[in-house]
Order: sequence, then C-alpha cells, then structure tokens
Amino acid sequence: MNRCIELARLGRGEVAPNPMVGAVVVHEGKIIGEGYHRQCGGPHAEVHAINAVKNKELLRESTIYVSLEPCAHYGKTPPCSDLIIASGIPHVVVGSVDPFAKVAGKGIEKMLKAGIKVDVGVLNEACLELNKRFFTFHQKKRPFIYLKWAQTLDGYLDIDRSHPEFGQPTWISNELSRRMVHKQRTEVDAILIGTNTAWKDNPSLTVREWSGRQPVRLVLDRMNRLPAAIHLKDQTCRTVVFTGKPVESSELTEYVVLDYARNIVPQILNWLYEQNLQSLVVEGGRQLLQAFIDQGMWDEAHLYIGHSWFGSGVAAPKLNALPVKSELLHDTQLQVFVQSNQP
Ligand code: AOF
Ligand code: ZN
Repeated sequence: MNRCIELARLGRGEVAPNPMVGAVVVHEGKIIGEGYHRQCGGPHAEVHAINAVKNKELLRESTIYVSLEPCAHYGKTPPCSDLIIASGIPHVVVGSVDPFAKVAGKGIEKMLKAGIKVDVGVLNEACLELNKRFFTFHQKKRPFIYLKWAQTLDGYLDIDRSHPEFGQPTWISNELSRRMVHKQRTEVDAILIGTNTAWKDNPSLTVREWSGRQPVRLVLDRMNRLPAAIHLKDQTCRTVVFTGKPVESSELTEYVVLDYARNIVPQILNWLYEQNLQSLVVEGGRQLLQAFIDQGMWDEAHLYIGHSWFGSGVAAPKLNALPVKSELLHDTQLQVFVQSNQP
C-alpha cells in the first residue's frame, strides 16, 4: 500500500478534480504490475496496473492493492471493479473507501458479490491524507480550505499604512517562502483575497516561481470599486469577482453576485462546490482570514513568521489550534508553521 501511495503521488497536479490513486498487483510476494492514475479523463490506476502484468494467467493467483476503492460507475472510463472481476483476481486490498457518491462502497460491494476477498482500510490514514482535498470536498460538500499569511515575530501582518510616519512596508517573507507559496498555488483550485488586499498590494496571484497549474483567482468587490488596471484584471487567467451588484463579465473576468447583507463565507464556499473547485487558499487580508477562522471554515493554516519586529500595525489573525508541523527555512530566519483544524 505504501508503494500504491508513492505511485499515486506521481499524478499530483495532473489528475484534479480526480483523486491521486496508485495500484499494485502482487503474485507470490512479488510485484508483477503497477500503475497510477496519470491524468484526469485517462484510465484509472487499476487499468494501468493490470495492463502492466505480462502473464495474464497469474492474475488468477494475485492480489491487487489499491489506495482508493475501485470505482463502480461509468464516468469518463468504465468501472474498475468490473475490470477486476473480469480479470479473475481473487483478492483486493483497499486503502480507503471512495467518498464520491457514485462509488461510496458500491465498488467493494460489487466485488464481494462476485466472490472476491476484499480487505478495506489498510494504511487508511495515509490514504486519506494523500487525497485530503478530494475527501473534504465530497464529505463536507465544500473545498479544502488553506489559510495563508506572513507575520512578523511580534504578530503583525502589515504596518499601518494610513500613518505617514511608518514609511515603506518591509517584506516579511523571503525568496524561498515565496517559492513555497507559488508551489502551493499549483496544488489548489482557487485563491481568494479581499478588496483591501487587492487595493493595497495589487497582487497578480499567478504562478510564476514554480511550474504547474494556475488556480482560479477570486476577489471580493462588493461595490465594484476595484479599478480595471489592477493585476487581477489583466485577463491572463480565469478570475472571478464576487460583487454586490451585477456587472457584465468579460471572457476571463467573471462577476458573481453575492448577497452581502448575509454571511458571504458560505455563499463563496457553495459557489466553489457547484464549480467543482475542490481546494481554496485564502491569502488575506486580516478581515477575510478572521471571518473564515471565526466560522471554523478552514482545514490548514500556513503561517510564515519572519524575524522583523513592527511594534504596531495590522495584527495577524488568531488561531486556536496547535501546530502540526514547524520548520525553519533553510539559511533564513523564517519559520513556517502548519496548523490543522481537522480532528
Ligand atoms: C478508481 N481508480 O485510479 C481513480 C478513481 O470521471 P472518471 O471516470 O475518471 O471517474 C472519476 C471518479 O472515479 C472519481 O471521482 C473517483 O471517485 C474515482 N477515481 N477510481 O477506481 C482511480 N482515480
Ligand atoms: Zn476506476
């Protein structure tokens, strides 16, 4: 199963919105075929693993290990559980059960009915971790939510820019942390910022320091006050503006109307769910991050803590969760904390 997980990871960044899945066929203690889901729309892991077995006769005496329950439905490809049944494999070992409604136990049931021995839950936790975005999306009917910010050692996100004496803001993060942020962007489906952040920082939210997929950019703009000249409206990739009143969309900049008189967090999350966008990074500012925290709507927070000291300014959001991981970035004084809100 560890090998399945290792194989599955090779599909990272290519398979979304599908999960990463690996499969291994074992005959008398030896791997005789292995494969992984390589691309969304392409064959599933089991197909590659079974095809890789040269002597098909051996399948009748083999065990197939799969990190996710073999599917039961006709999607972009036919059901893997049918393939396994037809191949004559007598024993299937499953990592975790598929939370996707069209499968959710039905693949296991099919194989059991066909007389196959099925073991479920081997390295379950590691298999859940591997596809945490996919599982959260299907189980909670909302995307997996990352919060990300950089703060000073004394807990500030930014200086108070309305105060003339404070002068120029200094960078809290550094080159290495920026690269980590860009890498993380390639692994999520959407990235959200508030109006103030769009105004003050004018970020482009594009992937530049890593190669991979560009997430959909999301920005709040209740009053439609953000100018057309900001980087977010540069028409280089799909961008969604959550507005309070309808505006005509252009090819790459869509306007989605929210009811700002009500809590907007669930409205944004519902929209993402309907769009099949399975993971989100909230990148600021303070107000928006705090709204997600106060509503318990987050799964993982990534805090970059620099060595600078502002003394006053915009205070960083407060989390009441313990770090699960903390590392000092190589050769810098920047500390990265990862905190989890999952049980
Ligand atoms: C498997 N093995 O390798 C994967 C599975 O649109 P489709 O046909 O590709 O189906 C996608 C769904 O199939 C996906 O939501 C998940 O439930 C399951 N993925 N299943 O047996 C695989 N990638
Ligand atoms: Zn399948």
